[in-house]
Order: sequence, then C-alpha cells, then structure tokens
Amino acid sequence: MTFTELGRHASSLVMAAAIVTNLGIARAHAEDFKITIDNFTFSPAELKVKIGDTVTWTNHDDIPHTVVSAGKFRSKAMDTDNDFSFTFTSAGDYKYFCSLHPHMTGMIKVE
Ligand SMILES: [Cu+2]
Repeated sequence: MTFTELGRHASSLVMAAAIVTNLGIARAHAEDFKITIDNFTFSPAELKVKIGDTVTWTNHDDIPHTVVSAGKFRSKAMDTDNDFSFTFTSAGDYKYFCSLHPHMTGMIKVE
C-alpha cells in the first residue's frame, strides 16, 4: 500500500465514522413536546417540531376532547388528565382539530 492509498483509506474511515456519529446525534436529539388543552384551547396552538419528535396532548378540561388530523392521526376521546401522543415521521404542516368541538384547532409544523 502506498502512502497515498493509505491516506485515502484513512479518510474514508473518518467519513464513515462521521456518518455513524451524525446518526447517533440525530436520534439522541428527538424531543418530546407537550400541548395542553385548557378551556377549549390547544396551547400552544401552533408548534414547530422536527422529524422524529413526539407531541403529547393532555386534556385539562372537565369534559372530553379529541385530537384529529385528517388521514394522519386520531385520538380517542380524552377524559380529564388523559393524554395522547404522536411521533412525527415525515415533514409537513399537520392541521388538527377536536372532533367534538371543531372550532378547536391547532397546527404542528414538522421540518
Ligand atoms: Cu373538544
């Protein structure tokens, strides 16, 4: 093996190591976000997250609510202090609402 070949080999090893490290970092950075439902309002009403992040909605009202994003996710009716979680695996704008009170709306922006 010449010195040049050795150099190429070493740099491809470094690149492979960098790729593996980046994957590790991406996973470690998946975050959990919380949205509360209080007085018929999602708070925050709009939230930005990244692919792989999880959002948990918790109902603090004393009547049931749901979280529905057409074709994406749909919770059961959540009683007081019940929650619902969804992990976002693709980018986009996810408008959602409460199917029991359709004027309750929110938005998750996944980038
Ligand atoms: Cu509701």
